[in-house]
Amino acid sequence: MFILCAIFNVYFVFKFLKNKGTAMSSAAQEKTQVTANNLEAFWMPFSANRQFKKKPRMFVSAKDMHYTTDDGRKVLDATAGLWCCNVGHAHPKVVAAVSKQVQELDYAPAFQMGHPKVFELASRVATLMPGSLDHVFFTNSGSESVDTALKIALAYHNVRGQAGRTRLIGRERGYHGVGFGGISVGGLVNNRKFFGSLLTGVDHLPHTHNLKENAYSKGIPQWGAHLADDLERIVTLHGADTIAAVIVEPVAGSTGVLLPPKGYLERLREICTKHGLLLILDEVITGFGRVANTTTAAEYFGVQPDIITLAKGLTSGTIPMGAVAVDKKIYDAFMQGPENAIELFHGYTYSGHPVAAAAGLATLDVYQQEGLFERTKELAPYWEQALHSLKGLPHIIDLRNIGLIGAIEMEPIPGKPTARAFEAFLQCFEKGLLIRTTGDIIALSPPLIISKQQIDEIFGTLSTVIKGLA
Ligand code: PXG
Repeated sequence: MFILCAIFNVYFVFKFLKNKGTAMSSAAQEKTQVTANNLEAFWMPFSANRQFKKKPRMFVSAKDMHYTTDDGRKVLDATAGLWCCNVGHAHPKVVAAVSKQVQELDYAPAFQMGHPKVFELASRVATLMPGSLDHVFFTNSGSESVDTALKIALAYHNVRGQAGRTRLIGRERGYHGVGFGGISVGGLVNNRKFFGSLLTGVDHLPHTHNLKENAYSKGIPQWGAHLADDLERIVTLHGADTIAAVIVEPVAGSTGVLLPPKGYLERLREICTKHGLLLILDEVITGFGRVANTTTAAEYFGVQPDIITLAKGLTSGTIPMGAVAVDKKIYDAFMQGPENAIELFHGYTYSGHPVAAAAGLATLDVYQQEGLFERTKELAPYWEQALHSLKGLPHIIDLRNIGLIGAIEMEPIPGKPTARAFEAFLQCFEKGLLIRTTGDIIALSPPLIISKQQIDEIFGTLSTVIKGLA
């Protein structure tokens, strides 16, 4: 009897396992069938998902100035990925630093613990910042940098006994990432209108774009400094003692490259100082040599902000990382109270991640060793000339540039906004060139390692494509 039972038991266990095995492998099989070459699961950010998935554009590798597509074509990168890969793709020094770091110390807790590289990187970044922006808070993206900066601004006034300063002032057409803080101070309607009431107590300066006055300016336009005076109106409306900070991009990138009129940023600074408002410059795009032979646009324009937000070029896009550089007076205001008290109730699991810190240090080395910020300055006149050679081509209504940034604004097809620029994007991609479009504006921001020959190639391809557009 015992033996019979044992035999049955073994049989049932065997059957159970067999069934389980079969069930598992068929589920896995089904899953494989679903996932292999199936693009459905991934909800792509800021993309026309259905259009893309019908005709995907895939990159499988990248080196220096080029991507390679899944069908083996080389594509010249005129956008540094998304304004981030400033040292070019897969730079051997950055790749080596990241590989070494991930083996040595993959992760270290960011709260109440440290690791040497994050302190080293903070010191290096602080040294590169203008004036007394001596302290650096690390984040993982530009959006987090912006929300961190806004929170620091609010908390700063709070710890100084001015808790009534709660308003934040942004600007129309501004882009400050996609956190609730960033979209609240931002000024791009589609990024705001779907997402409820956003932060309260936010007001906006007018944008500075004016084709009638400034079309085809080379570098910064002459007209428009007075637009900064609107800040005085906003201060009068709300009362200075209700306003914490003003945030603007020194050069508005995402909205299609809007340059600050001559004297505009200086004027904003003056008004902020006069009324005790913090000035935050969002340099997520403009930081790290994009506009001149300086680390920041702030330094180039000679305007001293209280806070600078950074990301992208900090690690050349290799590992996600952002940073917020704050003035000494702000940091010091928090370093009061008992020494065992946490001074700022804010931070991320991955603030100052060791692998990102290693990527940051290696990237800063490359900028210095290869003189890449100087290269921006050297190449800027050639870049400007090449861009403005497109003047007179069909559809073009403006060309704008600064440093290694360029924009081509086209007349929209009546009733079909964005269609013309998107067609240009598709045709350029077919011809081996990656550009970026926003509305009917083509925005260009190549890695800083670009050669003159590659600049010619960008504008040669663009010229051919634009001439052929409907
Ligand atoms: N501030 C500014 C000024 C930015 O340009 C962010 C914040 C947000 O960064 P994250 O890392 O959260 O994306 C940005 C981002 C484009 C484009 O094509 C621009 C950005 C991102 C993606 C595309 O212009 N800027």
